[in-house]
Amino acid sequence: MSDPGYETVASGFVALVGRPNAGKSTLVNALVGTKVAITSDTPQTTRHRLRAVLDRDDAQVVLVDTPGLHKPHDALGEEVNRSSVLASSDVDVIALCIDASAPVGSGDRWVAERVARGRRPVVLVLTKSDVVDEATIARQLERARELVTPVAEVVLSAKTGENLETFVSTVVALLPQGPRFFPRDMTTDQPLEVMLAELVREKVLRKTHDEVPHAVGVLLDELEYDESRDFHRISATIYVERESQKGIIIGKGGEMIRAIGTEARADMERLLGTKAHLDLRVKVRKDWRRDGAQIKRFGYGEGL
Ligand SMILES: Nc1nc2c(ncn2[C@@H]2O[C@H](COP(=O)(O)OP(=O)(O)OP(=O)(O)O)[C@@H](O)[C@H]2O)c(=O)[nH]1
Ligand SMILES: [Mg+2]
Repeated sequence: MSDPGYETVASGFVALVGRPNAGKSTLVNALVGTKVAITSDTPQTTRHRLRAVLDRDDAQVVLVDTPGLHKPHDALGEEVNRSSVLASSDVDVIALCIDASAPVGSGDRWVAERVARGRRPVVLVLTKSDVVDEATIARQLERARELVTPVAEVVLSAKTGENLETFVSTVVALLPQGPRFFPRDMTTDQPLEVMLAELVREKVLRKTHDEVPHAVGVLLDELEYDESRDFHRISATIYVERESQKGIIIGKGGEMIRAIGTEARADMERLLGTKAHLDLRVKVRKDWRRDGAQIKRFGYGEGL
């Protein structure tokens, strides 16, 4: 009998690359069927490369979610961009994600130029097909083709599930045969601590506006499992750059931080499969986004 560990299947890495807000992380979550990446309508949500495993009997696709590529304005942006370029440099296929609902422009061109340097087969993915009509799709595809020469095109919606299956079969056909890279039941390579801290940051991104979301970093301080009562005790600190931002995160009478905590805890309980108690603190760490050492401590960019 053959050893299942060395069974040969279509196996490899597929990086999802694109402008911030293109829908990369939402697509990764939809493909693996569980929430591994945080998402929000604030551009530059994702700050580190993460892998998610899509395992089938005939294939293992390792999806590499990357931070949206953009023109950086601070050290954090530079570090995050670098990690994105690095993450897409050593993969079998690049899925270039372009938002069907946003005009194809210089931001996409900038990404496409970097993608072309990777010399990997590019699958053009037009995301969010559920929010546009056929004519818009045709126009967006035409513009996208001016930027990139793809080996295949898929128009899909992570929200409705349209063409997700087509996307998977398209990339599977482009992968080499080989052993699986990860255990079949593994969903992501992110440490639990990172996922929990990210859930807190997601709620901040979804609830605050203007300069606040970008100034926020979250670190997990404590993760403890109480076996007798089957629940997790978690504490985390939300860092901001200024006192005024701290005020916004806490909110009137603590309203905002309570709402952030309630929503983050619900997601954490789903992830952990137990009840959880979550303690949140807010601290000011001046100009942390300009300080390489601080950025690394948060694990953003290439992390520790
Ligand atoms: N209607 C619709 N909205 C979508 C779809 N996919 C993503 N979105 C929305 O688009 C926004 C951005 O999604 P993300 O997945 O966070 O985008 P991203 O490309 O990972 O962004 P960065 O991490 O900033 O690079 C969110 O508000 C999503 O809910 C889709 O298929 N349909
Ligand atoms: Mg993302």
